[in-house]
Amino acid sequence: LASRAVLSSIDLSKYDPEQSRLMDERCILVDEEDRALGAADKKTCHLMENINKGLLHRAFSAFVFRPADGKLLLQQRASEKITFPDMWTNTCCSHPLDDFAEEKVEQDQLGVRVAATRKLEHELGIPRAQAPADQFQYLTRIHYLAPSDGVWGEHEVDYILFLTADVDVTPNENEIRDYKYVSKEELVRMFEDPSNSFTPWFKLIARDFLFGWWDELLARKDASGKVSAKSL
Ligand code: DMA
Ligand code: MN
Repeated sequence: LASRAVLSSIDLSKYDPEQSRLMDERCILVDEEDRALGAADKKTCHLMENINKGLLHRAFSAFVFRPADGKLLLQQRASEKITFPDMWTNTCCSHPLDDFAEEKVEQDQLGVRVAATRKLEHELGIPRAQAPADQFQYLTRIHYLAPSDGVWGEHEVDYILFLTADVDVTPNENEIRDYKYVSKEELVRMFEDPSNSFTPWFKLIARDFLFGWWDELLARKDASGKVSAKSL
């Protein structure tokens, strides 16, 4: 009864209508070994009430690097986002959806790759041809849990994908407040500035993985001085 009372008090009408609508997307539920268990809507998956009971879903975190100088494209989430609004984060994160057969394919991480192409276009306006699914380098997947506010949070098996590509960005302002390319040094300075806030998964990935991989990427410039995540 207590948990039902909490769930029934979640009123999406006080949030942005487009972001509320996107809460109807259906995420892929997984166990801790990333075995697919079924599906649930995005709202159900992101309520701490359910996360605290162990509900876990599949996600991806994409990192796009500029070939010419190896800088990373960051985004600042829009104020309209229901989870983690206004925070700086990696290029694009989202979920492969149960709604699309292709995004459920596990072979060669096809599902999350296709979802990354779809969401880079949706959030940043990057043409699909500039970020094709087969061009992402899959690094690893991480299991993490992070509350957003008291009500919402994340609990995911998150696939980390790198892409080195020249991309044209046309931000969807319902998703993204700002974006910028940063060097490693510029990102470190952003982390040190207390006026910036960052998503918990981006801080975690930066702490444990990002800088090491980024060093390797920068160390493997080709003859023309360009970097490629494909060499990782
Ligand atoms: C969810 O990101 C995925 C991760 C890895 C945190 P998100 O909140 O940006 O996804 P969406 O915009 O699709 O809700
Ligand atoms: Mn999620």
